Amino acid sequence: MAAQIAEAASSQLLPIVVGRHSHILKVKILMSGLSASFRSLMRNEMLVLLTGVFIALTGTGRVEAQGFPWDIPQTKPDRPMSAAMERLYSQYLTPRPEDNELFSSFKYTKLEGLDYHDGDGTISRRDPSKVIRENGKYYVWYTKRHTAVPPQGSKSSTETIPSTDWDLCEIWYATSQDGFTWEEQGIAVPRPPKPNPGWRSVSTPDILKWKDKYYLYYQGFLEASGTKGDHCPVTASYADSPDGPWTACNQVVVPNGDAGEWDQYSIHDPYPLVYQGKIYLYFKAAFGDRPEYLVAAGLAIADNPLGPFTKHPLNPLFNSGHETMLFPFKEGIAAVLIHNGNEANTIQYAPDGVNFEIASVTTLPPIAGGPYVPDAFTSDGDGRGIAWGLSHFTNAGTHTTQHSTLARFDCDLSLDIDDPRMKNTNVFHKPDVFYAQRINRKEREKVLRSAEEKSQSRD
Ligand code: AAL
Repeated sequence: MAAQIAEAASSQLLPIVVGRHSHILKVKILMSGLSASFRSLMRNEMLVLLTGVFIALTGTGRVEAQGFPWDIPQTKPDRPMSAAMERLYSQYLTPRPEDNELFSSFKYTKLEGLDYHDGDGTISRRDPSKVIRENGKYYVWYTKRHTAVPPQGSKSSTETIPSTDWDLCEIWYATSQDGFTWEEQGIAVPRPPKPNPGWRSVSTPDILKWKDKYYLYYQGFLEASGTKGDHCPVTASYADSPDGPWTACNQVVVPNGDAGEWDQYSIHDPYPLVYQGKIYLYFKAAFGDRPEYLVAAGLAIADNPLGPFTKHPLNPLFNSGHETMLFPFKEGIAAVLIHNGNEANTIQYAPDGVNFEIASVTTLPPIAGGPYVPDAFTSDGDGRGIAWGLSHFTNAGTHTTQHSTLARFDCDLSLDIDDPRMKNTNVFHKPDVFYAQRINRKEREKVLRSAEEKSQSRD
């Protein structure tokens, strides 16, 4: 019965509701003349009627929630949204980081096979290059310091006493079958004789494969780091095989910027990729007066590995990060930024390799990451991403045994794997990790003093 009435109501009474004000009066007059039982029957029927109208109008019978939907819309809903929800749909590949191909957490493994002389600070390995696979094995190049004593600062540095952990260094290389156990193969690039760039130290290498030849780009120090600053240009060596022999070009390949420019003093962490058929060499520079300097990264482009390199007119392309690692991703370039700057610990993406936007925020990204990038030199516009690589820890020793060690990181920033374990936004740290960031005695006294002063000014 109720259904027929509802059906009838929805088709019949709609006009009534629309013009309801005038008709209601008429209905009320009508009902006052009828018997009590009939009036209650009519009331029930009217209720059913109105329910029917309501169902007709809304079709669900359920109260339509006006708030943001529980079921996360995968595409941008057509409704007014807060800045954060607008951003969720305009800035990120997917609303949930777990589905975001450009979000990953990171896991770390100690390497086997490399000796650090019981961590006494005389042997240090740091700033690994990208890992490449040749001749059925993995190759990596890195800064190696083997000095009689650990770094002593620029004032105490000599021909044999290093100023910093990357002073008086050479570039060595190691190979691996599985990426976990590495065998050091020997020196790739020694320090050249004075006055060639790098006579004081060669460090922070990265690898390019171009037309079946190999090129190593690295920082070429012409003075002990820290003398005036961490100042150096970039130079390069080349070889027909990843096992060398390497020939130094003994030229500055990526020069410092002009006086007054952001990269006038340091060109660090040269990082070549092949993109759109050219050599895209990203690099870092620290600028602004110390200690409040800013660290950013820029780009220099060339058609020939030994240059000329043209700095991109929009440099810097990043406003944060330190040793930034990059890799082709889809038609663009993605980057993982670590400490320094407002956008520290972000993963970023530029569909054109130039204009980077934040794609996600992460924790514990690899320091000085050297990822294994199978398509680093293919430039096919279909970048597949990365899943592992090497990185370093520069605080492996103590104050008196300062040295760095290499480590392996694993992640899921790859379009070809789907590893939910790596899509974890909630990385738990033991309390001691937080307590390790404790305030020292002086800071504590300062905190107590200012609290005291505040309470006195309040009283
Ligand atoms: C690294 C790199 C460069 C700097 C120094 C050694 O992390 O950024 O190489 O010069 O620190």
